[in-house]
Amino acid sequence: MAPETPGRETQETLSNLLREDRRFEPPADLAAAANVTAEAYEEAAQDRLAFWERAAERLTWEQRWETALDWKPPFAKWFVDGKLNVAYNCVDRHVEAGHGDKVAYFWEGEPGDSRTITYADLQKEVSKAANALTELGVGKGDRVAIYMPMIPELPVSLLACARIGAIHSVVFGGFSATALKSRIDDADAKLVITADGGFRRGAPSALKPTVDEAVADCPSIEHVLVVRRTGQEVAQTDKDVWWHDIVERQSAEHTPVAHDAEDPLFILYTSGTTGKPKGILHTTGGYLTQSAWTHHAVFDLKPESDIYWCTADIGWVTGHSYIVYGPLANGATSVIYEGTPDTPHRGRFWEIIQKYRVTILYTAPTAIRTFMKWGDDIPAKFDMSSLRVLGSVGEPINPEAYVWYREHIGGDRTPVVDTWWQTETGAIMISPLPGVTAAKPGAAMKPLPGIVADVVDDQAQSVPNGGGGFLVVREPWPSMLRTIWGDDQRYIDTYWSRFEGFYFPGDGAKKDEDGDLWLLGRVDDVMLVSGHNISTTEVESALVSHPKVAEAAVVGATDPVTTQAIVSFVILRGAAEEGEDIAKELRDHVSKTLGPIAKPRQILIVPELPKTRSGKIMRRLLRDVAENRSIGDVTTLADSSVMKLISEKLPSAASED
Ligand code: 6R9
Repeated sequence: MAPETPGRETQETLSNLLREDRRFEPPADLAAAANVTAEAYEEAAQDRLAFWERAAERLTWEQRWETALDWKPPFAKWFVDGKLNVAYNCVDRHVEAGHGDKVAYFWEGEPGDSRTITYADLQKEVSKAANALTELGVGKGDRVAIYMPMIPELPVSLLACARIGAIHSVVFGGFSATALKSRIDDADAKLVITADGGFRRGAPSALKPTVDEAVADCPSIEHVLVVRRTGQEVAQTDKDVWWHDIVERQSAEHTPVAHDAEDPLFILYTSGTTGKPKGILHTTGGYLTQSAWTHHAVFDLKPESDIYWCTADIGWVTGHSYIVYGPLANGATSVIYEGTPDTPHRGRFWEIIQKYRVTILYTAPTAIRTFMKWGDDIPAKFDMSSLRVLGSVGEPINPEAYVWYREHIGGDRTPVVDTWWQTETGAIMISPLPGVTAAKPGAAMKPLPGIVADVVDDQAQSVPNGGGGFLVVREPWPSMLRTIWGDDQRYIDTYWSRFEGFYFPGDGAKKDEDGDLWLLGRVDDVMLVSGHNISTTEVESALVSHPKVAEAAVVGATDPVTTQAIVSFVILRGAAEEGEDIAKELRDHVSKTLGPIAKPRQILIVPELPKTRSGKIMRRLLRDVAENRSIGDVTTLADSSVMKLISEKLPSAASED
């Protein structure tokens, strides 16, 4: 059951407790040559639709649109009557422009094998795969489920679907057979593309048995297309077709046909807090426009010289927009890595950066905090002088983690862009621009040009600078979700009913004295302490600013006196010892940093935190621990043994006062 949202019961907006005075100006050389300058904000403010039309003109259209936007709230159509092929834009047009020999992907397998794929190679592979899909009876509008490791055939599969107008639904390779089956059923998919397995943590990790289990009971599935990656033995079913049998013998030529700007491109399921996963539907023209433009603007991507690496899995929206569609539409050279950051050693990421001379790195706060925990000496061993822009996505980045990332990974030279967006938004919405913004550590700063976002109170009134409340988006944007697959009503109820006429993403935020935006986590996580709505993010950031703390998760637990009391779960840094007085020291530190109101009632030192497979902290489970309840649904946990480790810590709970 979803917890009550304390913030909704009172008129009070979110407390603004954290002060941060550090600023990082853009490097002069980056600013001088930046893809996007401050003028973009003015241009977009003057005429937002004309601004997005110029962004759309960066793509190649077979037929230009008639109208930029048709808005019948909350249903949008962008670039109405325009026609284009996404795969042509991501691949063929670069080859036609003479860049066939340019590398699209440097792929690094976990065991140390590697492949280099040029745009000409990609054109051949995608064409063959598109021909194979056609032979398997997949056509325009059909749904294809994709359940694969991070191997080159994964982006090839996405692009092959896009090329023929089939709708892909990527299911992250860590999900169970039940999760895969429910997503196949909801989308009524015809084909699954998978592999025998992939390499993770130094060993082959099977995928095919999960698919077999899921598909045994999925009447809609006609074929299972299987890539051989690990060479593991796989059971054969009569639906199976090997990739190397069917794809390899196809013609390497395939003529892309243009699709309507509003034809569906993909469905991506997001689990939400309760109930059935939501199939977020994205369409063609608007999605590609915004994923490509934001990749160009936010990372200052220079296709001729940059080597770009996004460490996300393609199973998440970050991988869709910033490994596949955005970078390829821009003709970028990217790195793809199959495995985990600690295989075979904890410096693997930095070794990859050194090997490929990576210039732009895009990763998540959960990874950054893990690297902090492992120790500064590890990245220090590698030459990362090639890096020039760093990005963060997925959760609020605590100021301390931001500064550590900038110093220890970016050599104190590189801007860090904290990018806020969601599966639903399709592409980045709120972020600094690396050549423009004097960024504050931990702040996503401003809506990008062309995006109209705000922070409002319970009555949908814009909060003044210095205030906190609910993040909303006031105007439609090109890469917005169009609906929830098969459920328009749920789309309306979930995103457009909380505040009349505004999109509500479910996140809290504050505007600081300068009007810059700070994301404060999901509003479901907000705590109500003695009449104050306090965000978990601010208390976590205060804890992480203590030199002994690597990671922290904070929840509100029912309290007879204060309504809710703050309970903190803390992971110490590599060198720090778990001593007698640490709990007191940390409680005092929070009190000093944020004020006595935010002082945690309890601090628990734990070895791990419960996280989703995309690295977001699952506070719901910690609330169960803090309130001595039996622990709820753990099926979306990355590692289900973590909750046992945490519960074992309970008797030693350090509670004072
Ligand atoms: C891209 C992605 C979306 C939710 C979002 C918010 C959180 C993402 C953030 C951030 C603070 C950032 N989130 N980026 N919070 N600062 N820079 O992560 O999509 O998996 O759908 O999650 O993640 O709570 O609402 P998705």
